[in-house]
Amino acid sequence: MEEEERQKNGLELIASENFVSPTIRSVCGSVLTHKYAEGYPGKRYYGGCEVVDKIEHEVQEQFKALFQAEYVNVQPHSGSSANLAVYFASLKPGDTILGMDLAHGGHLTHGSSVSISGKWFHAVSYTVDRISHTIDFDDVRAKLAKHRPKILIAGASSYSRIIDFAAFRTLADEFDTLLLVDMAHIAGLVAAGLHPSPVEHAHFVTSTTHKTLRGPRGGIILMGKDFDNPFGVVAQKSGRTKRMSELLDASIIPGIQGGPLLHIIAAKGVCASEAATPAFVQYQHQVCANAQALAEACESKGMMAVSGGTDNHIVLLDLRSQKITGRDAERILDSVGITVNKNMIPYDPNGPLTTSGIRLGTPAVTTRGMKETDMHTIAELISRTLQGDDLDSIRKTVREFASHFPLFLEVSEEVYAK
Ligand code: DSN
Repeated sequence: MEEEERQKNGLELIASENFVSPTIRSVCGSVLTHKYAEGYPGKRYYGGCEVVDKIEHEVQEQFKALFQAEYVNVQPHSGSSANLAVYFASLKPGDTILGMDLAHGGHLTHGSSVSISGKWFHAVSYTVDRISHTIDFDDVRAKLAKHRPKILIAGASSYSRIIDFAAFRTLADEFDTLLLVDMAHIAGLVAAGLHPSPVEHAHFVTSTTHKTLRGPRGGIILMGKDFDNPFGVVAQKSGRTKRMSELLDASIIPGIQGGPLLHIIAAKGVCASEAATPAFVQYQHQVCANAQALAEACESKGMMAVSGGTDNHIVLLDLRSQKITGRDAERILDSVGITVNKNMIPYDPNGPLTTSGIRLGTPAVTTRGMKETDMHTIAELISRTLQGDDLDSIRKTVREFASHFPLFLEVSEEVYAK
């Protein structure tokens, strides 16, 4: 298949992509795709749901155990649907939401003007510090004081540092607002204990399952602690008297979705079981070690990492010193088989279609079995490409280099422990 060849022959550095296990792929393509099951286990609108009821219930329990959550909804088709469901359950049109500025690392669904989150709600945003490029909690506090949002959103799509969820919760409490954490990018690190978990701090946690978590393409919603009390803080702040779990379930179906994707839900269960293994923890350690090695190697070649490095799987490169825009860098790297995405850097002088940076990520190449020394090779190939070296020769080198690494290395503790 043409796309499979592209994936095998190239170097996948898009930070939100990964390669799933053969088991997950086969469950995604299983007979479960044939079944309609609108509703939830034990409460469906269709007959013949006795098997899928068992599956969905089991997957719910797996995610609760993985993230120490008390509530989970495994039906969101994507992270965007998961976020929308939280808004639908807890906000009214016109309410104010406060999220991280998209240009500073946030996400479209956290209040961007082109997203329903920015069109239906009064969205305001906080920024990163001009010098450190880390979250500016003074700005978060100032925006909370000024705008008094109904929901504060933490979580990012191009932020390479640890996020202090406890500090977000302290501010949320001080300004009497709900806290939503979108951990889509870092969910795998959280599952492996390499990033502090938001579940004990946030009223709502959303995630995708296909990024660092290395599952099928999809979303989940979680709640921890005792946030599900109909007379508790979450219900009061959102002006509701039902249990929040009921509101969230109803927000997904019939609120914004119809039939659940049972083949994907079952594959999410495989993902949760893989993520609970020691091999997965080793994998995440390697993801972070590779990102640090990649950042250092890029910096040694003059390509500076925003915030000076990384704590997670992301390296955001500021290419201004290379005299090339993010857009042009993405194109030329694509031409040699290195896949990245152009990305705004904080306070970017260029707009979102041009950008001054590119975002790199190590989840996919680490799944292929690459280690720190391979990150040095990749940085060298990126640097040569951006310097305008012989592109045909680089393309051949990329292909030859990639051929040493199968798309999905069967996970075993030995592989990542080496
Ligand atoms: N598109 C995803 C990313 O690349 O980060 C976020 O939804």
